[in-house]
Amino acid sequence: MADSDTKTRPKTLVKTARPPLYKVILVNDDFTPREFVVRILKAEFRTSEDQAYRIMITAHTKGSCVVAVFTREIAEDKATRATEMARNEGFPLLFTTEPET
Ligand code: TYC
Repeated sequence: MADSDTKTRPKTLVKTARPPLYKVILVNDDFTPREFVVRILKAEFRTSEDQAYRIMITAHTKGSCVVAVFTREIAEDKATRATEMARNEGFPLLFTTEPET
């Protein structure tokens, strides 16, 4: 093999752009029953009973809790749907979104 013949190639660094992620945040209030919060978390965010309970109790004691992260549209859709489910039942439960830093 000649000196100029080589098996290495110039490396092309391919950077795959990832969409920014948004947190869905559960906000505590004094009126929504704990069991209802757990039910909403399971229904909209597909968490287990155990995970839902832990997220609920964290929001209850700390004021808020990150439920999950998604791309912006999915985060906003889920926060809106979950908040609407609570409104339909007459509860002030609130889900918000914010960009992950
Ligand atoms: N604080 C509510 C209660 O004591 C329960 C609750 C927990 C409500 C978390 C909202 O995001 C929340 N009934």
